[in-house]
Amino acid sequence: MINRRQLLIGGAATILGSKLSSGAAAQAGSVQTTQTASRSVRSNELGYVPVITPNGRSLPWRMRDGVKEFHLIAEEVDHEFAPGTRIKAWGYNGSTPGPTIEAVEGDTVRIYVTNKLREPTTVHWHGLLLPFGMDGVAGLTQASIKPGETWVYEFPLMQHGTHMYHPHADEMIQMAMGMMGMFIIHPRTPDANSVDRDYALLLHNWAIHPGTYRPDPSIMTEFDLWTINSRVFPAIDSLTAQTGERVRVRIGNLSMWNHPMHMHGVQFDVTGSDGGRWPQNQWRKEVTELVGVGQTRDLEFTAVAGDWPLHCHMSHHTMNAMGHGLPNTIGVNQREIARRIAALVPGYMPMGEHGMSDHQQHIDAGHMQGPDNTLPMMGGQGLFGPMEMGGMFTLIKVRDELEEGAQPGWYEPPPGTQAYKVEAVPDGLPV
Ligand SMILES: [Cu+2]
Repeated sequence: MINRRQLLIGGAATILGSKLSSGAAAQAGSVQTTQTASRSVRSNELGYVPVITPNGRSLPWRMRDGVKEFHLIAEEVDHEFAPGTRIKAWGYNGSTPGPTIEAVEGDTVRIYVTNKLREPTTVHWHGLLLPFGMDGVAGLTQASIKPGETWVYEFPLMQHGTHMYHPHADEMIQMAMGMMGMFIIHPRTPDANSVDRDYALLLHNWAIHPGTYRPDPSIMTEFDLWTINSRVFPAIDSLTAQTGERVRVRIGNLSMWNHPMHMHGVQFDVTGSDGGRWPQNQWRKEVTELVGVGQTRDLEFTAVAGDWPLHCHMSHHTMNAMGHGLPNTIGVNQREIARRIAALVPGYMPMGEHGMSDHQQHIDAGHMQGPDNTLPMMGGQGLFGPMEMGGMFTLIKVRDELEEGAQPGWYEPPPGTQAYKVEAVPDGLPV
């Protein structure tokens, strides 16, 4: 929270910021590196480390009369979850999720919202402290924004933290179609424990039935695709960092499931949420943090070299295009039935007797093709073979020397630090 005096000081600093740079260039923020005691901190000329939204971007803004002006356009978008799977989604400014809105505690924001959908909408600023009439709830705080109309939301930012935005009009449909985004508010006084890299991930789920192109909003639990920033593994950008850097991953969840987000390689600190950055004595060391529906969580850690998975631990959420309610074939000898079916359907191949890896191998080998516009359940070819993952899974690629702006290749374990095969189990090993 900030007081009135800090607000006034903040206003002055904001005006100064607008002189340094204007328009869209201001938000992109040229990255400067200044040395602190232990590491380099990449804050921009406005005094904060800009958030990186993998597979996305931050919304440009301009400064006008001391107010940060943004423009969100609600519209239908052509969206790709991964090469080979495109849908008609709804989003903002050409994407789902919509662009990340980034501002600073003490700013006043003026957000124009144009509705290019064919039905009314609103925008609810999820978790923000604001006047009642700016809360964006159709019928309750305002009349809804009709197709073709532009409305303005304007309010001072009285807090900092990881927040979200989404419609509060025909909400079930519009969110199922992909309408949502992150709203990051940086603290006015840069925290002594600021981070070197700051990532924003928004979790969602989709019902895209095999061979179809429109999300099915009637599905409550049996979703086909589980996404990070509306992308599925292996088509989600990796998060990158240099060894020893302090990294924050902000995770928001506007899906219809809770997601226990698990990180390999480190114990992270849970340092904040919708409620801002918590006092340090409230931080928790975890390796899995449940990000509930409608919640946000900030995870911070010191980067260790490797290609470390970050994923939901609900194993069905790291799969693509799941079929549900199928007979269980594990342990079932299907040879005789396969022989009979193959007589009718040439090329028929039974699967699943020993697990699902054979399914993956048939797809990789080109023996099998799924329905149109439908991804294989799992994918991702690593240095040592198939990863057999999909959905809500990505990698944190940490290198001792990181080439900025590039996605690093595969991490090779240094000699003597990798699991290895032996010819025989040593004698006398108890089991
Ligand atoms: Cu999950």
